[in-house]
Amino acid sequence: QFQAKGVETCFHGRHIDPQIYAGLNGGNWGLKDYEARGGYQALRKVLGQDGGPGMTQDEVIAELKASSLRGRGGAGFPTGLKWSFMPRNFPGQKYLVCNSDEGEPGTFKDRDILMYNPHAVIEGMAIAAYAMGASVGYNYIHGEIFQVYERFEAAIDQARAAGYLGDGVMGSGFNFQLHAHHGFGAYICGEETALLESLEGKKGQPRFKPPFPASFGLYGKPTTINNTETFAATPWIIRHGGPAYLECGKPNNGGTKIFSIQGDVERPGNYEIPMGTPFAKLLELAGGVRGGKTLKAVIPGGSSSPVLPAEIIMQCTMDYDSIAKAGSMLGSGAVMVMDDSRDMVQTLARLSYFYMHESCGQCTPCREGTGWLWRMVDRIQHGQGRPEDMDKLDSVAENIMGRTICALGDAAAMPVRAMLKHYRHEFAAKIDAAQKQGGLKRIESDE
Ligand code: L3W
Ligand code: SF4
Repeated sequence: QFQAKGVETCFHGRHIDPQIYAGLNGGNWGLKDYEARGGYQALRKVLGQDGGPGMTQDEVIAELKASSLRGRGGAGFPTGLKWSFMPRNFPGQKYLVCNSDEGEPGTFKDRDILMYNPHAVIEGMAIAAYAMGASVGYNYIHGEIFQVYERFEAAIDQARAAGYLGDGVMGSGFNFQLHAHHGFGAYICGEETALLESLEGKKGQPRFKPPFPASFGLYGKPTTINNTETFAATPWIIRHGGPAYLECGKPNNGGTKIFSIQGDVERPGNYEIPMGTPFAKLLELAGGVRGGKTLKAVIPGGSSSPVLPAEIIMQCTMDYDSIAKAGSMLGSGAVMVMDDSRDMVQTLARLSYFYMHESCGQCTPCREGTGWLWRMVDRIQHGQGRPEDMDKLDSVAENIMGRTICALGDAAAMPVRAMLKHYRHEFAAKIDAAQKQGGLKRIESDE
């Protein structure tokens, strides 16, 4: 089905295996190859440099709205709507920012887009900048992937030399200066307002919202921030039209999406497939469960999304609405597959450690709660669980949710509650075993 639809917005239909990523420096990422694939035609069309009349800002935004493209970073916010929030007649500087601070555990799509198809992001950003009247843009790239930063810088140089960036883009009156920025690896800098703080040279800690970046963003100016994959999808939408993109997916979930599938599968990697593809089909593409074992559970949208047992995920299609209806989130599209040998207490302990480590410490429920959650799960895992621990875990998680500045608090709490909902018996079994062996051996406080 996905081949017949012929939509390859980011990867040109390739399956990219993470194993080959490290050594790949050649390939067809450069400008000439991109142009040969139809690259920069969308920007030409928008600016009227293709012999056509050009497009107004409203017409570009209308195509994005018609496409039903939703933000690929995790929240799934409608892109056209977000672009329409930028003030029109603002007298000062407006900014455009690409969020390539891909840090969500399990997610490895943006680094591959930047590595294999960086000009799609540059072209998408130029179109977005035109539509919103932003003349300066930044791509904030995750700090642990320096090779990707260098690749993107090289692509910017090519685009600038060819007149696709800079003053008077392609001889038009449109100016767009684009810069790459290298972060330092903190997960929280993927949160849009922490990213802006970091870009300004400050400590990367989230701001209160509202005000949203569209009214108070970088240096206090109107700013729009989109994910790498969102920008990479934009040129295709402009070339083929919003309705054609929508048609590739399903209503309210337009187009294709890259899924980073990993864990207990035969062929982990990135797969670009239409929204609404059955999960079973994605699993089949990835070669099925490794070693012919039985599927136990899947975390469908990165570590922040609640786990779904096999019998639920096998009924789902891979789109925002289906996964939300099943009680989880499509998130950034990191699909973690677990076979029936996986220990869910151990899995949760690893996730909880991550959120404790990455909490920026501004809000008490998150700063204290994430550590408390990890200590409880860790002691259950190590045979020192107490009978009251499961209820306390649930209660601490409940008291974090909705009481923090940014979504990291919820992201730490949701996996705990989902694990207890679906796999409570595994936690209970470890606690029972610990009690039978003499109960608590280590004396320590909860708090
Ligand atoms: C103007 C309004 N703008 C919303 C904008 C807002 C943002 C976007 C979505 O969290 C999720 C989180 C993680 N006026 C607006 C408005 N906006 N209302 O729309 O906003 P929001 O608050 O729904 O989401 P968010 O804060 O962007 C992101 C989940 O993604 N996640 C995290 C992934 C992390 C990465 C990574 O590795 N960097 O991808 C994964 O699932 O839990 O739920 O732009 O400004 N009235
Ligand atoms: Fe920082 Fe956590 Fe508060 Fe987010 S929820 S601002 S990460 S302390």
